[in-house]
Amino acid sequence: MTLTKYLNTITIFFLVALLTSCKENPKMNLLNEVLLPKPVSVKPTGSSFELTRNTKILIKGDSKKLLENGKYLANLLKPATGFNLEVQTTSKKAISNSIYLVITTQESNYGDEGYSLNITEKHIIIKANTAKGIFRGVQTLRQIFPSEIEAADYQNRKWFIASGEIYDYPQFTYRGAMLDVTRHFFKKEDVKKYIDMIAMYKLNVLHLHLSDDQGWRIEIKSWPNLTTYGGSTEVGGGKGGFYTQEDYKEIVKYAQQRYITVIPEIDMPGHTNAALVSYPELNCDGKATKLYTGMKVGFSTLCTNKEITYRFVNDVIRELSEITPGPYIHIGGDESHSTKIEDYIPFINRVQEIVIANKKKVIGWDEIVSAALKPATIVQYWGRPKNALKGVSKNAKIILSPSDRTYLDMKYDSVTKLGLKWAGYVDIDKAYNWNPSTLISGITKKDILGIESPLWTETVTNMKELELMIFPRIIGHAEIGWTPDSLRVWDDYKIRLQKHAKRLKIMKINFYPSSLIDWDEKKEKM
Ligand code: TNX
Repeated sequence: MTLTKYLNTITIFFLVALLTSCKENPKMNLLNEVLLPKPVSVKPTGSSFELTRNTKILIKGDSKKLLENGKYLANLLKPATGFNLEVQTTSKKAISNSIYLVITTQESNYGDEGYSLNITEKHIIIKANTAKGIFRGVQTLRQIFPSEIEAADYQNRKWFIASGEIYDYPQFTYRGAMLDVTRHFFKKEDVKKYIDMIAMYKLNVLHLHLSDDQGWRIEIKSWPNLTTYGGSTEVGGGKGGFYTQEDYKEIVKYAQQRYITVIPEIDMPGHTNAALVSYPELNCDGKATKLYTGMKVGFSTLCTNKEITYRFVNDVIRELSEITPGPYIHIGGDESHSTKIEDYIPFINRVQEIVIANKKKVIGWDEIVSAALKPATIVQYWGRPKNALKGVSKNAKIILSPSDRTYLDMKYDSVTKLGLKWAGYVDIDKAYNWNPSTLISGITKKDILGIESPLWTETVTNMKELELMIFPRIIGHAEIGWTPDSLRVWDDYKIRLQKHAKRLKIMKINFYPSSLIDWDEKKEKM
């Protein structure tokens, strides 16, 4: 090689190197990304950030929780990108090519779940007052990535995401999902999957319906027959099942790592056949009932004027409180059609005292308003406005679970195979198009703790069926709980949901293809 040729080669090499290093990131518009629930404020800046194998996840300070968030994010991004992103703590500012997670004490209006997310060509910064807020911000960041980020296997592609600024916080502090594990039992791994699914949409409560006529699902060491016998079946006669206390602790911990509070429910005094079958002494006539595998409600009751009933309730609440770090125990109280009202009222009064003595607060279905509510007792509204109003008049806060809007076991439409229809069909629009603060006249935002979507499982037997009933309705409920009413518009939501379907498909999450939405992506592009 002559010297000139050699010099030319070197010049070309440097020119190429220079050009590649100056290559601009593609222009992208953050407003085109589908975010569910919709954030309070999104400001696009028209450029993009590229995630590479050298991107670092930086944790400001030595918060153990924040470090866990960083690792959670690294794990989330790993399968599809193939990147083993380094997670490091730092005392410095964000550096180039980093995702920087920082707890700030300056932003009082973030609350404890709000966050800001700033994406520039150089770095991504998530700020919040708490690790919980950072976790919610991570869920938003996740949705800004292309849908393929959710793939379980390696995707050979680049990972640019739109730049801009998001500022966000929830409108309600309680955003829940209820899972009935009594009518059909769902094993611990399924519950964890459920937790992961609801965490994606920033829900923060998992209410577990743990006892009913068909099954008792939580080990109570002082009353072992509850699970060994009372937990041995389910609707349709399957073998049922139960969580040991260790299983339950594992579920609670898994939820905690996703900033979700588990609220256990022991339904009383009705819905108790599984207990009555396990211990004859809980029946007024001292005779055990039979295991029940049907779908009727309202036929069972604890014997409210026997002392042993309260010893039983106290043991159950005590053991459950010991393994429940969250502040609430749900005592049910619904559909006690076989309990006389003059027995029901003192029972609910006394059970509230037991819960409080065990250092927890009470939640009950709206029928409990006929009792004398304790100051911190919360009423979960499911159908009778009169009950909600009475609850408020007794100074209780309300959780809204209107059955004709939020019951995930209701059929979507006349062709839905699974589900019930006593509260009417609940298609995606019906589930989405309502405002908590105007749902019941006389009840305003200050009375409302939040909303919750219950999935009763009389007709739901496995995860695919469960997903079909909850998706996509639960996404709409998550948005109602999070996003200010003024920012929610059905026509806009409908389009976001339709685009989001691709992500659900990549995650292999089953959903109901309601005819209200044109699910065919190709048509949309035309
Ligand atoms: C009513 S609403 C119930 C449940 C049933 C459900 C079926 C309420 C608090 N209780 O026991 O599973 O309907 O849709």
